[in-house]
Amino acid sequence: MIDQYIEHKQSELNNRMLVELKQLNIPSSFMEAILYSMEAGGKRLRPILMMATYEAFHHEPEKIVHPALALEMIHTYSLIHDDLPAMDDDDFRRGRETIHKKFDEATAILVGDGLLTYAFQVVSTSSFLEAEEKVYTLKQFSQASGFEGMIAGQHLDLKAENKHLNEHELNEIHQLKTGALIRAAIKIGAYLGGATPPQIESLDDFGKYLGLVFQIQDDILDVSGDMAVIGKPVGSDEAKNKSTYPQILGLNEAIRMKESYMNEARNKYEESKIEQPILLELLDIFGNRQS
Ligand code: GRG
Repeated sequence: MIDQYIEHKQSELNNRMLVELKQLNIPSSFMEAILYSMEAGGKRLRPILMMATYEAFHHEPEKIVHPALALEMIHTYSLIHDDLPAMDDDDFRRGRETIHKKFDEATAILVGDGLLTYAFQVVSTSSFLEAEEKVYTLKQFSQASGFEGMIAGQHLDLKAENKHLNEHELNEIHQLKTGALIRAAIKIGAYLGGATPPQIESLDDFGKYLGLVFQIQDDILDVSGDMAVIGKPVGSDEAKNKSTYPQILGLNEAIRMKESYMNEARNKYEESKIEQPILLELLDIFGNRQS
């Protein structure tokens, strides 16, 4: 059931993404690089989360499409820039060469910048959103991805290389770096669906725990990767001397903590009084995913 839901949403998002990108009047060589970044098979978890939250309130399906596409553009930009030599310096992403390897660094920077900017264009010009819905969506996106959100998280993350962080410091980095955008996905979905302010608050807390669960599982997957090969896998955070949850807590305690955050998220879901079990299934996927 959830697998079908995800596959259906992925294919809808991928089709709509192509429509949106192919409208751009740009040289075909540049378009090739943009499509390379977007067609690389990301899981589309964030827009799916946004759509699932929105659907809990049963509104017309079109309204959520542009915010969902914009969210995936912002997420993809962040991965492209994160992979650059000046940042994490990764050669592979989503099972293929990173865009700066396949093309060149300048192209990767420009595709990233362009996707971020286009995300704001797609929302602000959407014919399905009212003016105040656009303002809310753009505000959430800019706060979550900007200096007080993802960029702050990335800055702290880069500064923390070769340092031993405590659990509180690690939580802070991940709440900003990956959590902020996940929370924005949920808040926008809830607001556009017509949630009440207390419901938005409970769902925002659900998103806070979901973000931590996502990151702890990411770190746990790094450990499984380490066990699968001799030496550290290229690209894992531990291999780059970054603190991870299993490293500072031990693997068993990291798993226990993930489960405790999953329980907190379930409580917040109950508190919101919405009926959308797909959100709980997505929580399980975030917490138990293997890739
Ligand atoms: C460069 C401003 C700037 C920010 C980068 C999000 C981020 C900040 C960096 C990503 C680094 C990273 C690999 C973090 C681990 C968690 C994460 C975001 C994984 C990738 O998300 P998935 O698994 O990826 O949803 P797909 O490819 O499925 O979209």
